[in-house]
Amino acid sequence: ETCTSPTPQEHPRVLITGNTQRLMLSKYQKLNNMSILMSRKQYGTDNVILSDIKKPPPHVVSSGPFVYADVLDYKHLRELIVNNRVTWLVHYSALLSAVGEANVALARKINITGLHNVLDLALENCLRLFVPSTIGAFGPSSPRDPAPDLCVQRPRTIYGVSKVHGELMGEYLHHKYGLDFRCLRYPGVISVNTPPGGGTTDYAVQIFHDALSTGHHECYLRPDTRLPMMHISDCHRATVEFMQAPECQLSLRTYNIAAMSFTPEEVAQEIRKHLPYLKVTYNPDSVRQTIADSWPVRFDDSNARRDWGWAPVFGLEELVSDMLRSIREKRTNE
Ligand code: AKB
Repeated sequence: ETCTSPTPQEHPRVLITGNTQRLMLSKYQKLNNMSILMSRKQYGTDNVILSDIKKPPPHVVSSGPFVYADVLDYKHLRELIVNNRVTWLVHYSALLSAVGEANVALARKINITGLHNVLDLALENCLRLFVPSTIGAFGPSSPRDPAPDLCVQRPRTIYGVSKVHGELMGEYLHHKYGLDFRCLRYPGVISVNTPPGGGTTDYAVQIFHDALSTGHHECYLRPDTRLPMMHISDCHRATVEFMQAPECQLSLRTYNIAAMSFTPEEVAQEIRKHLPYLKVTYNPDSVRQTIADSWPVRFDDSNARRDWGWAPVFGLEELVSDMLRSIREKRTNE
């Protein structure tokens, strides 16, 4: 089977799987009326359907259609795609790095079997398919400073292995059958919503909440652990811009995207410009420190910049001001 009919660009019907809590812009964060990853404003409220196996927060419920979808249930997913005449699929369901190491069998099921379901359905229905990859798709033998798009990828986590598998499967189906597969490797994504846990970069969200509540953050990484990071709204915009890019502009199907790289000590210093009393103690945990030490410290995103015009807006200074402002605003409204 080959995807011959080009996927429509002008008026997509988008289905987003999973991670509605984690990857959403909070209503308190900048671009607050673009409250979900795929902008409902841009494509029409009813044309962007969010799905998850968990109930979404109230501001998501009120922002447009939300349905239950389990990526492991192929038949139900197919029904959703057909009944809703979906043309773009954005596949966010995944277990992250640290939680994946604690639940390898489940990570394999969700990250690999779930992805296979999505790839098959995308091919069957000629969908434009977006799957995020990550800095975690690299490993200790990859070049780390910077990591280019194309290099050795031998990650040592089930999360990384499943992401490399996803990159390769998508690219294979693109070359063999014409699947319109698109993949961005995200850095650690920083948003106001405290993540449910499970990532190696999560300290960089928690530190803001701790700074504003107790004034003390205990960090599970060493003070000098440098990792690529990005504000959620840059991540959101990169994804939308990449999904909209004409196929002829894409020389690759998997791109690194970068915005900034910082260490726990550097982000703490920047927060202290606003909250001088912030105290950070370091208690590196062996699982997450080992994972972080195997990841790139910087991303080379020159191909994304050249091919489809990627450029971040938020640096460390802007990220810190926005996070502190948004968390304060959220608290006064709760
Ligand atoms: C994680 O830390 O697992 C994620 C990622 C960098 O992919 N945030």
